[in-house]
Amino acid sequence: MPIQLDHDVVIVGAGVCGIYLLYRMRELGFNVTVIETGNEPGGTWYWNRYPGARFDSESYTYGYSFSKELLDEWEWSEHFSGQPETLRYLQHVIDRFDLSDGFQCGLTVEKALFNEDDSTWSVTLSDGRILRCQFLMTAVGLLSAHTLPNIPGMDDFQGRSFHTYHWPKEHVDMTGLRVGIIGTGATGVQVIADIADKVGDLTVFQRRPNWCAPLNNGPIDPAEQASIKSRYDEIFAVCKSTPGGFLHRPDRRRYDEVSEEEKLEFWEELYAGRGFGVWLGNFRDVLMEPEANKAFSEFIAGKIRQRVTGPETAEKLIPKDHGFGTRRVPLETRYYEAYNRDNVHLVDINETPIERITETGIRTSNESFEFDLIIYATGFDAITGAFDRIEIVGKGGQRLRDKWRDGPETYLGLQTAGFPNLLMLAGPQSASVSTNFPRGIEETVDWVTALMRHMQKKAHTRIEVDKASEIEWCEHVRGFYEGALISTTKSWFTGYNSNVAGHDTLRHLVYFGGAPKFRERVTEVAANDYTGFQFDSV
Ligand code: NA7
Repeated sequence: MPIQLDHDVVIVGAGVCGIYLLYRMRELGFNVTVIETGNEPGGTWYWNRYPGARFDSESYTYGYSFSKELLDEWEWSEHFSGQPETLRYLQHVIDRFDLSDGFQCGLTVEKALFNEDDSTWSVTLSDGRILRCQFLMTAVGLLSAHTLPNIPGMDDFQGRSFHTYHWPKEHVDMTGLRVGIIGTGATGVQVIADIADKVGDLTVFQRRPNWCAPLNNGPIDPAEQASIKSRYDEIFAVCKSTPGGFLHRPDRRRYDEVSEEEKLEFWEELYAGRGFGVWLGNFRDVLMEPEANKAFSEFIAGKIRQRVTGPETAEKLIPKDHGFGTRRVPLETRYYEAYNRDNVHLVDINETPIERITETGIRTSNESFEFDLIIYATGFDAITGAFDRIEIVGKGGQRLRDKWRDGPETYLGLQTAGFPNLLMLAGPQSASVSTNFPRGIEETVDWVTALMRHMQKKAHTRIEVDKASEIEWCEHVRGFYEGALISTTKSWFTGYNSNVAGHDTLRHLVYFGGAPKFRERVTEVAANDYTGFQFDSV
């Protein structure tokens, strides 16, 4: 007797990716449900409600590109939209395309077990139900498994404390509060700059500073709005042609061929420009050649010294352990100026380590600080963390988290051997994880849609990647790390997280070949009858 399926497709995660995937899978006539831990869809933009949370991607390059009507009707108010507007946008997309009944929110996927007999998955939810489906598709996000530090006494603190990912839904009035914050990554930088003038007192506990650069945000005026709307085809065509899926294109001039004067003028322009230009529109050599990288790092260090009035504080804010752009560059709005305020204090925890969290605050090796609120901006178990938190069991009882103990192994970031019918959208080692996210995922969702259409046509019910293809892909991904300055620096890009056991070595999580190369490869795979995949009809 044929097995009764609850759904053809179960999607895990209702963020930017899961929403679009639901839309496409429904178009194919599949019975689909999306399981989401949050109480509403929105993913990253549902959870990250901390003050200052906003895009570093130009808003008009972040929205979906698949519907002209949607592009025509939606108006972004700022060049880099804030979290509330982005969440409203995603809600609008859900309403506009009648998707709201496709989500089951407030539920977590705890386990997924592959059934070898009929190539289906049994998906256990936090309410105890088990859903049987043919295809399990993950849209779990890159930065959705938050990590707290392991500091003694964290439960002792009597004031309020939370990780930025779990910022409360209701307004947190910080007027007059004594606030401590740990973490100065892209999140910490946004929070610090935003709350410095709203709190009573702010103490920043910094382990490693980052090279930050101005976001240069601003409202979109009506003339710009009209221009953006008339240029969407061009905007998306540029994004498609650049390695990062942004409007910013690396400058191909050789760094050492450009005169000092011209170089400085160019860098000043980048620094005054919007968004990631300073990182992704710079000379290519800045991210490849130590000498060019050093020169640009010095340029940025000069900017920090200009903007921070206290020379000692400025020096503490200048990274010494890595060059510009070898970790994710936080974009900021008056971040450095926050340190010129009398109520903002910087504690370098390399000099005076945190010893413990106390009932009333934080104790370092030479001082006890009293706080009303402690903010943990301590980041994520990036890219693989969300997978590791689900017990995913494939063929022969193999657990995905065991298979990936020393780092992920995938084919195209889409599948992993031994886990048939599990499709990872924006999986580790895909290009989506290193590009302007929606640009990458839209293409991947479309690619998977075509794959599913192919399987429907051929009446295939099973897809699996062969081991040899996986090995070849992993080698290919590793190749991009060789010689790249980015691979020499510890960050979530390179798989490091000091708060997660075993994540203290380099892991090849990210495809660094750029979106165009990735696209070329997956297009070729599809054109050759999906080389590397094996199909079956069970
Ligand atoms: P990040 O970029 O991983 O930053 C986390 C920050 O927290 C970083 O400054 C860490 O210092 C610090 N951290 C982490 N653990 C500790 C402990 N145990 N003690 C002290 N300091 C600690 O995460 P974000 O949330 O800022 O950004 C993630 C991405 O979200 C971002 O790149 C954007 O793409 C959006 P470290 O540098 O490791 O010394």
